[in-house]
Amino acid sequence: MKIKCLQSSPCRTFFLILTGSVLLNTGVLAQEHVMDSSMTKQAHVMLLPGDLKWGDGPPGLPPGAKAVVMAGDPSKPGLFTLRLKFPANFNIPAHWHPTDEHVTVISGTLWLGMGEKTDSKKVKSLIPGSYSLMPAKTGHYAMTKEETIVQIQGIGPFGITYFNPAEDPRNKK
Ligand SMILES: [Cu+2]
Repeated sequence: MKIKCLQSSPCRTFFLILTGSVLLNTGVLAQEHVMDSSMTKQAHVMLLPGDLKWGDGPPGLPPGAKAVVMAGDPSKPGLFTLRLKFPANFNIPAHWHPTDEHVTVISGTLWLGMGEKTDSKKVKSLIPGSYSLMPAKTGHYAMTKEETIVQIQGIGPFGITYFNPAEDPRNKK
């Protein structure tokens, strides 16, 4: 491309705008690339069921749950994978999360209902291999009848807010 018009101001202006926009676009692309790689850059993980070191569940869940973080950190920005083990007859009252919650049932059966009020008659049984996506800020609740393990995946920072604050285990101390 020949540019012979550097002294001609309309043409020069066009050239400068063109150059500027190319630089700007390159800058934006570079920035996006950096953000992408920092969000996906995680250490390799390979865990067999026997490798999992279960600890107590987070304080936002009723007592009795066990938890293990498989990858990432639910309290920090970025993708995380978590497993939760609920005992039989466990009940998580109606709540919502700030980001999408992806739930995969690993073992047992998760009885899951949608809405802002817990209703044990409206739950569906999710057997092992089942998956459900709870969009951010969407009300839902869950219960078990037997020991059940679920895998939770989402983008942190993750949290849980109960529709009825009296049902929040953190308020029962
Ligand atoms: Cu939830």
